[in-house]
Amino acid sequence: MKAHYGTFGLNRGVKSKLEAIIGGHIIPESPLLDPQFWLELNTSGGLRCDGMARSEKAGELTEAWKEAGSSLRSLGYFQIPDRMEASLCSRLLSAMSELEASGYPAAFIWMYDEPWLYLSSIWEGMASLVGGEAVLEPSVFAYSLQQPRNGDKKGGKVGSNDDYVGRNFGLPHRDYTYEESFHPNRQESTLTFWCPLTASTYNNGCLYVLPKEFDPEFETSGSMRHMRVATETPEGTTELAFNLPGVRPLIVEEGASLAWTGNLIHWGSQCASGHE
Ligand SMILES: O=C(O)CCC(=O)C(=O)O
Ligand SMILES: [Fe+2]
Repeated sequence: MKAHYGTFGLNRGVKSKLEAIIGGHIIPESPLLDPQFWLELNTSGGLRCDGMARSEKAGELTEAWKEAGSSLRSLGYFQIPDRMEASLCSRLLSAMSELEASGYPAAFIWMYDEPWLYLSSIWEGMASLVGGEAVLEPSVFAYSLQQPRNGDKKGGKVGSNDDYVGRNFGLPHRDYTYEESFHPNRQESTLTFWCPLTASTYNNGCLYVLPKEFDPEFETSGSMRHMRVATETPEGTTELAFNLPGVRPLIVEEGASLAWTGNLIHWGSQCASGHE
């Protein structure tokens, strides 16, 4: 059995280093600030850490991005036209396991250049869909999903301090309200972007969404029901307050990123045993 501290399974040494940084105690000679430290952690050697991530030059948006825009407007989600290469997905996966083996959460994959380079390659397209100057919202993260522990069959939890099983978002939710997701002129203003590093299928757990046309509460920011789309009861059941028959599973290959309006109802399904 592995020692487990808090939601992300941090070991104590790593936790105290990170807490010091959060507390503003940044020690200039800390190894965490040295690219060499991260390069050495990446023993499989597929990644760079030299701050080379740069935005691509603005160019004409391809037809595929225009189609993505139509899908976003009619359904509330779309598949990103530029897929992350499979070889990069696997280099990132190796690096994430190496980070975890050294006690760092998988989210530290953002210390390397490649995730930023991919993000910058889709930036122009994404920015064209939100109107005005685009900014990166600070909730950038990376998850390395685990099989549920033995005997624990429940789905993930959102907004809870408990460890969430399998580290997925099993409970249907909106990331933001309608007001936070749209400009007053009804153009999209906040998008969630999600890049699966492994293929996501019916069996290993894929994303489920409620397309906006099936969602009568899509715009009702002020109503109680807007953000309470699923509630866990003390009896261990889940009360759903949305239109279940409208739901669609999104099956995608590795690197085939998805994006959705901040207020689209979505969740991740559980991985079946024997799959990963
Ligand atoms: O990966 C999942 O299970 C869902 C992710 C999610 O809800 C999110 O990124 O907002
Ligand atoms: Fe979400």
